[in-house]
Amino acid sequence: MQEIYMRRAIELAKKGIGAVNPNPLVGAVIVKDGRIIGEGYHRRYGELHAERDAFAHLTEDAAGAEMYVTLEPCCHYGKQPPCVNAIIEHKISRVYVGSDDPNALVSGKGYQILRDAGIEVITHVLKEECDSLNPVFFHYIVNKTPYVVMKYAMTMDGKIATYSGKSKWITGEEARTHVMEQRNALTGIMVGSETVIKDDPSLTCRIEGGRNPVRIICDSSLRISMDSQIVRTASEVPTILAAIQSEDQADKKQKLIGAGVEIIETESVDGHVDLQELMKQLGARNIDGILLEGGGTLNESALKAGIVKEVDVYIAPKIFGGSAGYTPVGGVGVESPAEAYPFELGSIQRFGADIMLQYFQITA
Ligand code: AOF
Ligand code: ZN
Repeated sequence: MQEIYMRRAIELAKKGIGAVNPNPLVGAVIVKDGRIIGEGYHRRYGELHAERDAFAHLTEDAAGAEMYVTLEPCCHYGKQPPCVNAIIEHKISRVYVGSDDPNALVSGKGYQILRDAGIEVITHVLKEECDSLNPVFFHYIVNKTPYVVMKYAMTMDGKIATYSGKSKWITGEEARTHVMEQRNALTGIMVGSETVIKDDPSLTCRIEGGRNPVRIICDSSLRISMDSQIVRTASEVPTILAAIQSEDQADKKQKLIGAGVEIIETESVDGHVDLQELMKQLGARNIDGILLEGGGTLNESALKAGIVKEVDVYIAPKIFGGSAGYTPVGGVGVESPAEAYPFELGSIQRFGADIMLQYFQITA
């Protein structure tokens, strides 16, 4: 039964996707005598936490009831008062928790306060499933830099475009819809100037009820055109251009700013934007997660800078061939297999005829 109620709490938590960042996805269920008497989830950033949302939806008195919550209840005053107080006031007898909260303001203290109040606390119920709700939050709350997901779609022979540069389409509709869902889930989306110049993408989220991610274009020397879709829509969709510090092109800078583009400048690293510095600046703007959609040059720089935490590889059941075809990661590459960027396999998912392999960065 424990797992059934926690699964329900996980399902509820997911309803907050795209709305809670940079806070976590959290769900809660209150159970009395084998009946659910309250359900809640964190609906929107700054609003009620899942636990208090569940209390707000009680169908009867919660005294003596049990609570299932996907994340350790908080014990600090932030945008919301501590959830542990509400749990104590409602005389909950036992709390089942999925994930520990790495937030230094909460970590372990939430459990302690509940136990000190005589409430039984059972931790790590469906921990893995609960943890997989919040890789972005867990990274961001500790590091204050965005969790970067590198995503690409390739053929069976590892090509992201044909020799002529054409890439529409590699994967089918279901896989492409999933990418749209990721654009909704992650706060930012990042590409290099090459991609904007070649494909002229809009990088918006085109699913019902979705919201557009903040668009981040790495464009060291301000090469993108004022006529590109990105610049033309910059007054409607938040757009950041990351460039190398320079006194040049003051005119173009002014024009871009006039069009609604925000410019962040960093020092140069091998002629490119300093991605580690950029991540710090984006983190300071509450950007907790980024979908990195390439292309190959930026992907290589991101790997080199060590900012890629997850790689989502879509593989379509087709072959382009050609030794001049485009591959997901550019540059020269490593000289020996021992120098490879190491990852570990997370999940394997199927979308229609395509598959997606999710990998996580191995941190020393
Ligand atoms: C949430 N929603 O359901 C839970 C959270 O600034 P505040 O008051 O919204 O607090 C945010 C912190 O509260 C967050 O970093 C996390 O540690 C904790 N739990 N946050 O936004 C929730 N349970
Ligand atoms: Zn709380």
